[in-house]
Amino acid sequence: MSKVISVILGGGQGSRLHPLTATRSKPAVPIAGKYRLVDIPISNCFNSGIDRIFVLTQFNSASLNQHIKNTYHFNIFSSGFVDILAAEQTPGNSGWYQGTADAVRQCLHHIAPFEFEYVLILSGDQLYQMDFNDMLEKHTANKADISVATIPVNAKDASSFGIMKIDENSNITSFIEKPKTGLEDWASEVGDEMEAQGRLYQASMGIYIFNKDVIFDILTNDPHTDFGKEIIPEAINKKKVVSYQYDGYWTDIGTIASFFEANIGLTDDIPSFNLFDKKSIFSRARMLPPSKIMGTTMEKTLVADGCIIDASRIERSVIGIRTRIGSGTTIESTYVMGNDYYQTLDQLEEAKASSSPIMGVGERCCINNAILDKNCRIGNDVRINGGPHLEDGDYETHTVRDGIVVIKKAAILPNGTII
Ligand code: ADQ
Ligand code: ADP
Repeated sequence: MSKVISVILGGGQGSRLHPLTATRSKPAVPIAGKYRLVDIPISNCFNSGIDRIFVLTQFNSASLNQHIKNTYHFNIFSSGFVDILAAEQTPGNSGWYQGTADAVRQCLHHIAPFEFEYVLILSGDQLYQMDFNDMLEKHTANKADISVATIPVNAKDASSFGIMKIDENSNITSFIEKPKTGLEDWASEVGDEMEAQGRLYQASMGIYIFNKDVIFDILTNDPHTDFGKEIIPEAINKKKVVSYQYDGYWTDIGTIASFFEANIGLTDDIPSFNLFDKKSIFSRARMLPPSKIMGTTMEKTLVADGCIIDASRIERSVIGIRTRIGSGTTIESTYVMGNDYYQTLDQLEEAKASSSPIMGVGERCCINNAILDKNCRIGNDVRINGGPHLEDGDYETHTVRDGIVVIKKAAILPNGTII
């Protein structure tokens, strides 16, 4: 794995995750109460022995920098690093990355000085645990120029992915990006279990291994800007492009609905994504105190460190770091991201005296089907009732997407607010 450099595509504007990406870049969005999205691909790299990682992002926001700087330390004997490369203006180009391939192209001059044989390209918005050693072994055994990780999906999902056909030697023989029509022609033969689930379409996971000379050749000679739309479909006619079949859990978390499902799914009896695994998900070591819980009935709930919880009942929810929840409150199917810092006792007293909400969730609230971004102040007697009855919309303190109410970062909901 010392032969591999990894490049994580940290995202364009992240507009599908708005408002979570209003003030931070997509890789910095908090997930599972204590991690950031970028921790997932980075941890998969570390767990596969890859420790030279570039994260490409358009929006080099303070919180991503801070997270990477505070989290990924390497000792002086290590050649490892996690570096952020933000789109930059140079004499040769005008600025923004024009697409995924263009982002990698613009960063090739940063990567070129290193010693490596393969470039592993990953997405920054996916939840999965994969051993890239296995993918690389198959890549070299197949004598491939490019490998594309592949997973079977059903017809409903197929139009959101690159769909391909594969021959008996794993060669990709045709590839179409996000087919909108004529999907029937793209069905493949799959095993019985996949067939029973209707997962007949071989989808690209947006995870690629390129040989070094191949990626330099393609990105310097082919002006196209996107891997899925142009580079991969064209490469299959000129290079040996093979599929790496993956059969574990994998989900794309690029939208509010999929982000919500991925978080709430962690509360299942046996979640598809296993946080309780020998292979850690790395994140910032924050030295927070244990969480304190007073008389709360909890059902299928994850509680991160440093919380003070006085609620009546919490069900199927994820409660992030430093969250405070007042007495008499019930929370269901909700992801509370938590707080970046604690208020002092004086500040809490002051807030109480002026009846202004403190950071966290107040007393006697009723919240369901919601995401509360960091540092929110939800007053007493607030009702947030998300669900399909709500229309999509964007308001001062919150956004509704697919019935999920997303309370914006640091929003203040006065006592008695009803959504
Ligand atoms: P999408 O995920 O729709 O499809 P895209 O939006 O291009 O493709 O994003 C891929 C990754 O790159 C995401 O993590 C995204 O945030 C990031 N990204 C996008 N534009 C970027 C830019 N300008 N700079 C830096 N990062 C950027 C792709 C493939 C499909 C495949 C799916 C699997 O094109 O073939 O099926 O991934 O999710
Ligand atoms: P996010 O990615 O959630 O938007 P931020 O960019 O706000 O995060 O950065 C979070 C970090 O900033 C926290 O680790 C915390 O230490 C620090 N921080 C933010 N606001 C404050 C504050 N008012 N007081 C002290 N620390 C703060």
